[in-house]
Amino acid sequence: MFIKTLPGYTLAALMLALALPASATERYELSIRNHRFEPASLTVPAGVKVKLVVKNLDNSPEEFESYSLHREKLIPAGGQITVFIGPLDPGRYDFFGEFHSDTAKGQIIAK
Ligand SMILES: [Cu+2]
Repeated sequence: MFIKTLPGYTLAALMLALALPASATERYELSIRNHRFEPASLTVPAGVKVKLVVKNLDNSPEEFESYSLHREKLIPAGGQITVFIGPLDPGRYDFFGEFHSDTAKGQIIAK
């Protein structure tokens, strides 16, 4: 019913807007091995949305956490998660593994 009331060009613009974010998102990957992030420092472009895949190669769960990125997500042992971040202002964004915060530390640099 909502769709029927939309003129054709509005519908086309809406479909384009829905299709764009996925194709415009850049994908980056982090691994956790021996309770450390690899790489510990990841550089991403500022001003765009970024898809971050975090793979936990350890046989214990970890939690990806970042105060500056406002993200907190559990990663099962041997599992992976996807978090979308940004668009970020240029700068440094620290993250850590909450269950092994003494060793699992890293940063995202947005340039
Ligand atoms: Cu937490």
